[in-house]
Amino acid sequence: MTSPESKTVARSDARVMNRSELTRRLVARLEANEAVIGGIGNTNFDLWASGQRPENFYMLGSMGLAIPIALGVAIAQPERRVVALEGDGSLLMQLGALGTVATRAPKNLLMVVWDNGIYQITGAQKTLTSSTVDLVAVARGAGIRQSAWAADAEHFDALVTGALTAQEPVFIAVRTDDAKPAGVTERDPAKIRQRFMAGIAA
Ligand SMILES: Cc1ncc(C[n+]2csc(CCOP(=O)(O)OP(=O)(O)O)c2C)c(N)n1
Repeated sequence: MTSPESKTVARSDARVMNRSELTRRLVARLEANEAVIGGIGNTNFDLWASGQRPENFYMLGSMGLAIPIALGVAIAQPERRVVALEGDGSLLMQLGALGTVATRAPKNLLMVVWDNGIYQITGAQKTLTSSTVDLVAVARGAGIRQSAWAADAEHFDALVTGALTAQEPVFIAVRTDDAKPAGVTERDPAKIRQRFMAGIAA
């Protein structure tokens, strides 16, 4: 346990950070046409606000689909790195996806969960991560060995760097605040799908 990305941090010790800022940090590190799937709501609003890329897909309307969609892309295009961004409430609705990812074990999939402990966009009702549920422990339990809390922004960068060359799926959890997203995604599902499919030549 000597490399920065392998340091172990408990959820309670992870710094509470800002989703918009970290989304920008993540997108800034992409350099090889990686596909990025943004989950419903604030997650894809911040992805949109981080700059339009043809390889970005913005999920509208349904919770918990960022990881399943990203898994599908990762399996279909094993040469491409794929990133799923999801909110804690949305991931909690689709926990089985973690076991499916672990079982399929794509070498090219990074999952990032923004854990603010609330369903922010629908009125800040508490999610289970605000009480007992630790999503890194859940991911590890599902079989994803490379699962970690980001201690701070620098540690997040190190985890992302490791994930972009990893040979197994990686799960990064980030505690986030309840600041508003930096923008709002244009609500045009057909256009979003079309642009993404062209962007990844599907
Ligand atoms: C199946 C389903 N149930 C409920 C909703 C309503 N809904 C939309 S976004 C959302 C909260 C999302 O929470 P989270 O993923 O934690 O993201 P945050 O809003 O905190 O950024 C809810 C309850 C929905 N769209 N789909």
